[in-house]
Amino acid sequence: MKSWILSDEQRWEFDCKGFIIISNFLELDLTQEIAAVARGFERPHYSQTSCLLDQHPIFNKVIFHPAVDHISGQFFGDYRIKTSVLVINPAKEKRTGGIEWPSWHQDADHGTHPYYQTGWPCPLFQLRFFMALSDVEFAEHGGLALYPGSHRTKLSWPFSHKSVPAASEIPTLRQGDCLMMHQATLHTALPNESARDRLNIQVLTTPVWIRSNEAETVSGKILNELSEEHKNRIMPAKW
Ligand SMILES: O=C(O)CCC(=O)C(=O)O
Repeated sequence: MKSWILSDEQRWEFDCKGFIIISNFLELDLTQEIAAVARGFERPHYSQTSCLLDQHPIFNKVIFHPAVDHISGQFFGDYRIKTSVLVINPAKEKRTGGIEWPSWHQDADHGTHPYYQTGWPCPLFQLRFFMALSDVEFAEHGGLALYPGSHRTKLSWPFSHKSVPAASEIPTLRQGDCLMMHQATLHTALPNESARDRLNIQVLTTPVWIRSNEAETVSGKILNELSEEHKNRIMPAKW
């Protein structure tokens, strides 16, 4: 089996910037299969669907993908799946409303407890793998903007939450590429001004001592169908 362990250069880049791009992360046929299923979740506005294990069996293949597994193990040793999310940012002409962008933020536990308030520089508590289900070539495609190095700063930055400062980066992604992010990196989704839908699927992993949204929501039926190894990634055999 292919090893996904990051090189020293990739780790250095991740450490400096708070994110990296890993090309060809998901196999193209799997990416297209997931994208086809994801279409069934499309709404006439920007949407996020989380805790995907119960939603469709295909999501299992990405939540437990070897690339997520190897890299999470490299950073955390033993680790847990915190959650999984499907994001759809529909093409401009299809959208009837939704959230306002840009909306810069750092990630939080369950959307409630901001991780960045725990220490400075903020330790790594959560790896977020954004896997592109559609190509994102230009800012108009409504992808993500990130502020490099912001995971190392205190909570103050010299720009309005509603602007896109020149020093931010808007990564270009092909279907199957992955943007891997530290939870304290400032980021925002951008408005989709194009005729192309933007879709991604995300898996978030954490050290074992952090609560797992997936564990709190997965049904007994789906949990029982998982292998022991996969079950253990959601919740430990014994607390
Ligand atoms: O639109 C996305 O892909 C992610 C949006 C975002 O910034 C978030 O969910 O924290």
